[in-house]
Amino acid sequence: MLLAACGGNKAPATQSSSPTPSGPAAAVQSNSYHGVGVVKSLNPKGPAIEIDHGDIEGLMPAMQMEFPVTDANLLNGIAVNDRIDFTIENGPSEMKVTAIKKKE
Ligand SMILES: [Cu+2]
Repeated sequence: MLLAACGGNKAPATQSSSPTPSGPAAAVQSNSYHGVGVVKSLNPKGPAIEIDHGDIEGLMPAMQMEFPVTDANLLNGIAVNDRIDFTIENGPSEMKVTAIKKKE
């Protein structure tokens, strides 16, 4: 569907420096990643957001793509061309943006 560019859910080979909080529960759960990018379009009906994002270590290289978001409310206060920090949860079947923070 939307995420053909991202190569599905293969586990990354190297994860050495990903800033995962320590804890025993991380093994089979979804992984979360931090990204930085510029908003290209907003789709509150998806809900989804298109981001021109930088390299996301352990997940994907820099690219422009659309991500589903968990809640349309995450898009409130965000506009096209905003620079954002965002969090991606890479679950068993798809990845979703779970948090968005506008950079000042
Ligand atoms: Cu991507």
